[in-house]
Amino acid sequence: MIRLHHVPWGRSFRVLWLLCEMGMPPDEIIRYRIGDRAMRGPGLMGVSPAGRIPALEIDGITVFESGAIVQYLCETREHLGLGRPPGDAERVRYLEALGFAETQASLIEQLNLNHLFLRPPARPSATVVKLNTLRLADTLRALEGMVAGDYLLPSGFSGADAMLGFNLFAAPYYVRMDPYPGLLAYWARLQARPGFQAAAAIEGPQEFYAKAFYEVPVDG
Ligand SMILES: N[C@@H](CCC(=O)N[C@@H](CS)C(=O)NCC(=O)O)C(=O)O
Repeated sequence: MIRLHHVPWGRSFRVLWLLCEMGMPPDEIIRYRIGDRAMRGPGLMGVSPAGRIPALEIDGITVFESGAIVQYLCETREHLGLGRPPGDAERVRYLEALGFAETQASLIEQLNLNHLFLRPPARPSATVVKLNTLRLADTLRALEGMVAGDYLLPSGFSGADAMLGFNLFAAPYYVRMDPYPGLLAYWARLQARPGFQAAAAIEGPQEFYAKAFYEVPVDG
């Protein structure tokens, strides 16, 4: 029995996607919306103490934090070759990518907060949005340098691609991607994978972003 606590196209997509790559899509998906009271209810708080998604129920245990879940799945299903265990030549690059995913996602989260979730009279700060947008662009430049061949690791697709590559779903809403052709090609390769397509079919169209691009606001 695999149960995923999920927000559509949120960080839990990483887990949904990886499970599909592994040929074991969740038996049950509990969907939430950011800001819903249900995210502070006993169902989610019982498996994720800060009421954050993703949380996964699997193998008779619960686990939260997308990086921990990706690690757990790759380590417990080592035969699928999606992790890079201790001693593997790519181990350090793999671990870096898992961690860097959240460096980058935390910037996206700040931009989501400012652009999507503030309600009047609260207004986004142009200074904070500009700074976070520039910092997100820095991480995209870094990520372009990390892609080694088709994927993040020369030997092929891994859990690190599900973890870090997923950020490319959100980043183009805030940063123009033309300077990063390598990332556009990498994102296209990721989306073409049968595992990604299976997850996207479960997910349906994204309803998170209402606009194609969010400009830095002008302070009034
Ligand atoms: N580092 C955590 C971050 C989890 C997280 O913040 N998820 C967001 C959605 S993408 C969330 O649950 N937000 C709900 C809230 O902030 O109340 C992870 O990677 O799992």
